Amino acid sequence: MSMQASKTTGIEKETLVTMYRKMLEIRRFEEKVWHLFGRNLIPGTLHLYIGEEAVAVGVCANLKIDDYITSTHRGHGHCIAKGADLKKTMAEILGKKTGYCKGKGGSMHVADAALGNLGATAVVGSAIPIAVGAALSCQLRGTKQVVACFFGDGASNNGTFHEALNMAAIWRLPVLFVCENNLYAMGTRISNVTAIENIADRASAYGMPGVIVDGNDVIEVYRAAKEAVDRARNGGGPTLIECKTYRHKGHSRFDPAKYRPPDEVEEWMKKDPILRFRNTLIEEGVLTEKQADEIDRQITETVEEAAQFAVKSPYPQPEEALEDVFVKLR
Ligand SMILES: Cc1ncc(C[n+]2csc(CCOP(=O)(O)OP(=O)(O)O)c2C)c(N)n1
Ligand SMILES: [Mg+2]
Repeated sequence: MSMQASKTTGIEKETLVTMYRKMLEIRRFEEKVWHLFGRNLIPGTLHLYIGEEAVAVGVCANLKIDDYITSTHRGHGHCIAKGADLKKTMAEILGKKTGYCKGKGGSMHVADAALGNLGATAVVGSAIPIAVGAALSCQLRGTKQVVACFFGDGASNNGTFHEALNMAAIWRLPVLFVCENNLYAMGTRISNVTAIENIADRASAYGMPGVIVDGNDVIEVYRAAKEAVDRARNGGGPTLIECKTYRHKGHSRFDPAKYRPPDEVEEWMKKDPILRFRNTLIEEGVLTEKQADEIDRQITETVEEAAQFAVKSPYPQPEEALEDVFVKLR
């Protein structure tokens, strides 16, 4: 046993293994999506979540099926972490009729009301007030549901962030503001546009707890989110959780990310959240190497099936464009 022997204490084995599966699902899914893009099967562009999997998975592991999430242009991971079907997600990204939004949303607009995924939007910062509105609805209906709102460091400089946090705090709304601080907004380094070191420091200005976590450590994210979810469900109001993380790829499929210093990239690659979690699980006897490999093999196969399903599915017809514009939430 190593120094890390107590890292997983108190977390059920089933939860740990599910989190490992989900992180790998996101990774293998996105590697596949990257490949399919290269075959010209995906319209538009892609913003990959590779490297940030621990954030969505650690947060969503604390959510129930009827809790809500809002997502971003980098949203495939949020969606899968909330329990999305890989076939329907893949089909949506390929613009196919069998996708979550019948192929009319695409990579940046996957939504699934049945799983509480209120949807991704590519307008930076625009989902933050939507999450607050959803949390107000939970409070008014007295349902004990909570909302997790994912957004980036760049979004935290939008007016929407500040207005939304203020409103959530005064009304003590059940919402987790999850900032994925990956150090960049497109090619802009955070230090060029943000005068403070930690986004979480802004929480006190609105009157809510702010916590900083290692966003590449799923267990840390899980524990911080658990505390925030418990507080929100019990009427204690919102929390800002800043997850320090890094995207392995460029901003989008077209960005080679030459603006990042090579040693910085190398440093973060060593902190790969999946490798770290795998090592912890093996060191602490939760999984054997063989079991971890077997999980990976199964997931690779499932992702391949999802890709085949999506590729073979038909496109929607032009006359269907105005159908399903509004969805009824429960
Ligand atoms: C309101 C708005 N402004 C600008 C853009 C262009 N844009 C798309 S993603 C992005 C950067 C977002 O950075 P961040 O919030 O840190 O998220 P990340 O991409 O790092 O996950 C920008 C500026 C946009 N989509 N919407
Ligand atoms: Mg960013």
